[in-house]
Amino acid sequence: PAGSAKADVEAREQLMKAFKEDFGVMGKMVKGETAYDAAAFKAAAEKLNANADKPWAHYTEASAQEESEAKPEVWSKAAEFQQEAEKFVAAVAALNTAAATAENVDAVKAAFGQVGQSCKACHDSFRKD
Ligand code: ASC
Repeated sequence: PAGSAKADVEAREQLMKAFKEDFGVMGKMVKGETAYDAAAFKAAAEKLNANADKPWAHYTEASAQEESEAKPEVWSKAAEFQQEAEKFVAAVAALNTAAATAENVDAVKAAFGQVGQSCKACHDSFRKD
C-alpha cells in the first residue's frame, strides 16, 4: 500500500477512535444513560458499519516496526488477527441490521453486546496493556 508506515498507524488509530465514538453513542443508550433515540442509534450503527472493514489493511508489515499499541502478535499470528477482524465486521453488520428496524433498545442490546465482545477479544490478544 502507498503511504508511510507512520501514516498507516495514524490511519488505523483514527478509524478506531471513530469506532469508539460511534460505539459510545450506542453504549450510552444501551446502558440507559441516554434515552433510546432510534434515528441516532441507527446513524451510529451505519457509520460504524461503513468503517468496520477499514483499519485492517493499515496493519502493513512495515508498520510492525512503528511505535504503536499493536502487539507483535498482529503479525506473528496474522491468521488469528484476520479472523478477529472478520468477526468484528460480521458483528457490526448484524448490529447495523438490527438497528435499521429496532423500535426500542431491547431490539439492539444483544447485537451491541456481540460487538463489544469482539472489541474486547481482539484487544485482549492483539493490543498492548
Ligand atoms: C469502548 C472501547 C473499547 C470497547 C470495549 C468493549 O468504548 O474503547 O475498546 O468499548 O471496551 O468491550
